[in-house]
Amino acid sequence: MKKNSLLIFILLLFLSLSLNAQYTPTKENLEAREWFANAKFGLFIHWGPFSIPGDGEWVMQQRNITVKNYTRLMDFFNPEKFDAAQWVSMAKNAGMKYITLITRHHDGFSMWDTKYSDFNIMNSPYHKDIVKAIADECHKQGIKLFLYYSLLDWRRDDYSYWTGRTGQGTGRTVHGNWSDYIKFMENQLTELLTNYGEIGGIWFDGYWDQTAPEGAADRTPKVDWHLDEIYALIHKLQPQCLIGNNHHLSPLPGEDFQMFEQDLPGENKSGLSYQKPSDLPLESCVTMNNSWGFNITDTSYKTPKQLIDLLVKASGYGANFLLNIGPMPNGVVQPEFRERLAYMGNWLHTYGESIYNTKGGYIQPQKWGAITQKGDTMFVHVLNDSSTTIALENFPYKKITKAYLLKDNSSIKTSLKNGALDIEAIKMRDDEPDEVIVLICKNKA
Ligand code: JFZ
Repeated sequence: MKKNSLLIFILLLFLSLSLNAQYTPTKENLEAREWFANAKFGLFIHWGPFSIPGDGEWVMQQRNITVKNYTRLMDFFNPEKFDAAQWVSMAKNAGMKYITLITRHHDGFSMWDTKYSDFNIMNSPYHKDIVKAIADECHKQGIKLFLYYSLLDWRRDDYSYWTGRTGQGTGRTVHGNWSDYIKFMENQLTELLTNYGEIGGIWFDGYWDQTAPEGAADRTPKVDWHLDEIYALIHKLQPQCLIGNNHHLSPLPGEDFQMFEQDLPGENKSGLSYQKPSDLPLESCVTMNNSWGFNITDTSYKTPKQLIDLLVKASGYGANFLLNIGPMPNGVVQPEFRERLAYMGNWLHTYGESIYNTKGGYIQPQKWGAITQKGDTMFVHVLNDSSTTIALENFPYKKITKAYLLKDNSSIKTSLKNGALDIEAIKMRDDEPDEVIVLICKNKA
C-alpha cells in the first residue's frame, strides 16, 4: 500500500512536470500563427505619458526620475488630438495587417481602465480608456491588435528592482513581495484578455532586466518569472492569442512567435540579437528614426527606400516587419512618420502580391536583394543595382516558363543551366526602390 502511493506520487509529479515543460498549441493557435506568418507588416506604437518629455520611453531610467516626480506626468497626459479611427486607418492604408500597442511600458503606466493600479489613464485628465478606443477601431476596421506588456516595472515596490539591471534610480526603498507582483500581472493580463475582444497576441518585454548581459557566465534569471503559469493563463483565456517575448533568447516553452529587435532575423547589428531564428513565425521590430517613444530631437529618419528594403528583406527571411511610430503627447503622429507610412502603403498597393502570403526565399537575402516565394512563383526583389547578371546557384526548379517585371509585365531574360540561373542585369531607377522580377517555375529540381 505504502509502496503504491509512493509510486502514484512519483507518477503524478512526473506528469505535472512534463505537462509544464510541454506545450501543445491548440488548432486556433496554429491557425493564428499561419495568419501571422502571412500578414508580413504591422505597426508598433510606443505612446504614453513617457512621450511628454520628448526624450524617448526610457526617460524615467535615463534621467533617474523618482516615482514621486514621474507620477506628475499623469496629470499632464491629455492627448486631446488622439483619434483612434485615424490611427487605425493610417495603419491600414500603409498596408499593415496588425497593430502592436504599448499597454504598459517599463514606467508602469496602464493605458487602460485597470482595477489593479492607480497609475492609469482613467486618473489622467484625458480620462478615457485608450486600449478600448484602439481595440474597438481595430475590430471595426478588421485589423488585428497585439498588446505590448512590460514584465519590468520601474515604480512598483513588489517588482524585484533590487535584483534588476535597471530602475535603481527611481527612489524605491521598500522591498515588496514578488508573488504579489506576479499576481498583479496576471490580474492585469486577465483584464486585457477579457474586456477588449479578440487579442492577436501579447508582446512581452523586460525579462532581460533580471538576466546578466550576453556573454556573462551565469545568465539564469534572478527571479522566477512564472512564465508557464502566465502563458497558460493567456492561452486559457484566448487560445488563439500568440505569445512572444522580447527576451533575446531562443523561444521558451509556451511561446508562439519569435521577435528580433532592431535587426533582421539572424543579423545582429544592434548587439541585442544573439538568438538564432527558430521554426516559429518570426518578427523584426524596427524604429523609423532611432527612438521608440517620441523624441523631439531625433530627426534621423530612415528613407522610404531604406524602409522598403527592410520590409522586403524581412519577407525574404520569412519574417514580419513591425515598424514603429512614437506619436506626440497630444496624440498627433508627426508628418515624417505619416509620409513614410503612406509611401509604404502606396508601394504595397502595386507590389503587395510579392510580400503578403509569401514564404522566405530558398536563399537568404543577398547584397543585391531578396527572394520571396508563393507556390511555384518566385519573386526576385532587386534592391541594389546589379551591373552584372544575377546568378542564383542551386536553383530549386528545372524550368522557368515565364520571367517578367511585376510592375509592367515586360519580359526579363533568364538562362537556366545545370541548376544555375542567370538573370539579366537590372538597372535601378531612382523612383523605384525595388525591381520585382516574377519567375513562374516548373518541375522541382
Ligand atoms: C525594449 C524596450 O526596453 C524598449 O523601450 C522598446 O520597447 C523595445 C521595443 O524593447 O528594448 C530593449 C530591450 C533590451 C535591452 C534594451 C532595450 N537591453 O537588454 O539592454
